[in-house]
Amino acid sequence: MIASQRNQSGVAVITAILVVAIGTAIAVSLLWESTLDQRRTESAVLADQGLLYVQGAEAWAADILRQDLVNSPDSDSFADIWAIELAPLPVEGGTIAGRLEDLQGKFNINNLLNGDGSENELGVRQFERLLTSLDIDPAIAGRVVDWLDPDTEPRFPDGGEDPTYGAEEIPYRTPNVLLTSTTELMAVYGMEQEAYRVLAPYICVLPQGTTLNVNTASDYVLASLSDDIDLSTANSLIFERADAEFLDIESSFGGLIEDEVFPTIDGVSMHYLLTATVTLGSSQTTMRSVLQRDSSGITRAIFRTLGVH
Ligand SMILES: [Ca+2]
Ligand SMILES: [Ca+2]
Repeated sequence: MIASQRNQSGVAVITAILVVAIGTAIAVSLLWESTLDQRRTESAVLADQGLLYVQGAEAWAADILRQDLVNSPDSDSFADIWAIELAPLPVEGGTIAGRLEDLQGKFNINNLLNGDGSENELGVRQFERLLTSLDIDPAIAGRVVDWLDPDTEPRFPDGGEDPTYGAEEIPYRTPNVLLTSTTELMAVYGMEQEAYRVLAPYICVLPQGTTLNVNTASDYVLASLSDDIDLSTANSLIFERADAEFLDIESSFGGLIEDEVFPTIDGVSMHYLLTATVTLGSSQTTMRSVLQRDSSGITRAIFRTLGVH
């Protein structure tokens, strides 16, 4: 009788311990879940807020570009208001920073083709020169032509259509359309990651037929215009424009570039890259927008990438 009572109280104690343990586990789990929920909500709110701020930065950039067209309609250079980099501005709960960069001071990869999809020989020669001066295999230019052009006939001598990529460990095909991002070049046969890193600052992807803005082009890009412009000549040209614009492009480049190159260069730009970064608490939102400004000063975004950390 006494033994059985002892057994029963032993079971009661174990049951009580078990109930407390389960109760504690549930409580801890509930607390954990609710903390997670709170963090999730907080992150979502901050990301939404960040998105609104970067959209605001786009409107701000459009305003600057419109004002710049009033200030200096005939030239776009580093002396313009769009070229001024602003220190991060405080906003409620964080900071916002933005900068504009002239994309037409870089080589437009989509200019390797003419509007009808045929090869633009002038563009290919310029890209080959750019690659060579950066110590990258110039044969890549021909492979990029095949990568973009609508046909599936390998270009001669340098080219690469589907069979070139079908032999890879993970086979893939050529897209045969214009690029929307320079990063796509990393998939082109022979383009090493390190070579891409070296090339990236000098190239852009814009609609076909854009002119090169010589007021913002770097030495390597200016040197790509002609065999007669080496890096030291290019740097003399940059010294001549002196952080502003060439006073007379025709005379500065006369004798240096072939006649057929003149229609492909200019002193103005319609395309800018806005990089806007918003930091709110532990959340960071970065937006890159390719902005196109028309002749009336109206700006629209033609391409956007968004990153949230
Ligand atoms: Ca301007
Ligand atoms: Ca092709």
